[in-house]
Amino acid sequence: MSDAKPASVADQADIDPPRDARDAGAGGNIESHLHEERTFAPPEAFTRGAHIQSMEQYEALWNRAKDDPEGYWGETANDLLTWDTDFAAVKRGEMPDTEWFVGGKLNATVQCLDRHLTGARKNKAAIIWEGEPGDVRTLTYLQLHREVCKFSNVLRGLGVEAGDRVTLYMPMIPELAIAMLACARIGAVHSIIFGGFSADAVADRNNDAGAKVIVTADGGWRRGKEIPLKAAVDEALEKSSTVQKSIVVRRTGGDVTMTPDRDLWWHELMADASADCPAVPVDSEHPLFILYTSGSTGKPKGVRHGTAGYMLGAQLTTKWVFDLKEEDTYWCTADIGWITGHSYIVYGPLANGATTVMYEGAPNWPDPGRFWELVEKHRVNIFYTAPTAVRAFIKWGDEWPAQYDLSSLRLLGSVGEPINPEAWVWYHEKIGGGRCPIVDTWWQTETGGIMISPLPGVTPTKPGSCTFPLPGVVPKIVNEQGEEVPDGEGGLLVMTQPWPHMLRTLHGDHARFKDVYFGKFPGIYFAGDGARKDKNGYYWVMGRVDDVINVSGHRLSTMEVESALVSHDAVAEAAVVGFPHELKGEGICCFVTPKTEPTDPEALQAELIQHVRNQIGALATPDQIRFAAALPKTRSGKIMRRLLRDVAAGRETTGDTSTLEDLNAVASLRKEAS
Ligand code: 6R9
Repeated sequence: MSDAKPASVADQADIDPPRDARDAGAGGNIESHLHEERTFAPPEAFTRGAHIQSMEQYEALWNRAKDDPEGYWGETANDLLTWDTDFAAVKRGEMPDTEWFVGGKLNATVQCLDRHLTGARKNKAAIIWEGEPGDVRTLTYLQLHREVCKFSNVLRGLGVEAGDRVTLYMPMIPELAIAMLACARIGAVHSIIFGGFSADAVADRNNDAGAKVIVTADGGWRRGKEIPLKAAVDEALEKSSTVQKSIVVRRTGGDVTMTPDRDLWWHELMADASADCPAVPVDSEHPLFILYTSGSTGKPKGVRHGTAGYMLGAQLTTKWVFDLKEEDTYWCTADIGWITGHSYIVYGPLANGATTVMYEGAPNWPDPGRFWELVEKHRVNIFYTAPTAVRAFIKWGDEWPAQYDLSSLRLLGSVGEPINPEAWVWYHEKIGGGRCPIVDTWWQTETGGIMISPLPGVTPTKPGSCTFPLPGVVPKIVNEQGEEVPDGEGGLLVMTQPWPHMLRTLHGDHARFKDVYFGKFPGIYFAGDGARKDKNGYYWVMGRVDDVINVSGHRLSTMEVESALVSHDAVAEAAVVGFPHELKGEGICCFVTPKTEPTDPEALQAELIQHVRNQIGALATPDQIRFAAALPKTRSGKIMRRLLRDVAAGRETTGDTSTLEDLNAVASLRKEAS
């Protein structure tokens, strides 16, 4: 692994991580805006107890996995997973169509539940849940197993069979984890939709997945208010022809309309359900779930994961990256509606037999100390959150964490976007008390689990770098032609070897799967991110190089927002770009050409914002709507997004404008903006 060799801690003087890949176009001259020179060695006390204890051990594992992937993954799968039928071959085929653990049979809930019931873990807390109003529920492994078995029988009773899709559109309540696991237990495929998506988004996903049943709740609590979910489901089901039944959890007690023969109460179904439901062994490659994510075109992609490979990735990465120990209380603050919640609230921690904390509400309710109150109260040891949250904590003030005893924390994690070095250092000092290693974990919905990350006991960290690839992950940074670029230069992040927890397809569109991820460089996985490797082998991921924007760590396609805008009667044309946003990482800026000059521009702005929220959901709320008589285009008619990004960010336009059709359009946009 000579090219990824970690540096000695003293040898770190020339770090120069760029922050914005967008300026580079795809893999061009990426500029550096920042000089980060600090390095943090793992605390000795941490290293002594860690699963991986030396850089040599990590390097040996990495080299082994690179040179003999089948040997490495085969041993790991035998070691970590509980099989009903052993696999006959570790791997079949190369990317894009790689199968893993061929011939094996297993069930994801056996990994997460059944195998913990034979010893002392059966009475250990599997999930400690806290609702926003402060209600707490703890489910032991035995109790969780029982609930999962019962709900599996409920689903079966409604005709759900192995391979059928079930939509889950729920708040962060234990029933969400129970429903996921119940699907997995009978081989059904869950498709979770984040509660912030709109009725239209739910209908689109129901239809794309061909979902048979939807599980929801009356609503959930967020900043003291009820977020109604069932009402959105009612609207979505008018347009979801495949969905036959909806199951409703009573959470808030809010008013709901129950349609006879279609809508059923969770508690009524569960009251009569048997707790006896043996897990159905499924093939290694049997789909475990679909999760929709944004790509560079408007239509969301149904990323589909298999069972064995995904479970192996979730279990192994949770154990190593979070250095999980039997006695740890682990809290990932993500919503289960995102991949982070799938892998690092539910499947990864439970497969390891850990105690996972789940919190329903907002971090600043009833006040900005809520997360720290939870850490103190539940004595959380491992805490995993997103840079957008860290930036919000900084803004809310040091006095909030300072009021709580955070001494139980021993490890901190970050995910979702690059973390600004300033935020990293604040997190390290104010939350970690200077003693907790930080793992900045790079990965994606498509990768299923963490790919590039420090190992907390051994990796010297540099704020803003996700450091080194995990064993079995073989990245490269290449130019547009697919040639590796020299260390220090920016380029495109690709994976040159398949890994067990990679996506298997895009649901219903295998051609798109091949095109999006493997079309640019045949046989190689293209992640869509710009990155560079410094001369010490540290990876610095800078952000998307496609038309995906990262708003508070959530992926949104600019085209998705554009489609929503042009579906409004008043809009002739729209172009959407991201711009740097202090808290969200990126904000959403919409340039809109109205069909006729608006008589009341402010009213139309408000209307368009609401329209986008209705079409996609609150998470896509535009930050700026700017009206323009024309959008700048190239002679071939392409909207010059690079220019619009400059305008949105308030930057002077740099770069080539020679193909620009109408420079006046840019000049007038600047005028509108000022
Ligand atoms: C897990 C998750 C994936 C995109 C990814 C990248 C960005 C995630 C990051 C990071 C820099 C990190 N991203 N983690 N960028 N450093 N540690 O977030 O999945 O929602 O699919 O987003 O997020 O741009 O391509 P997903």
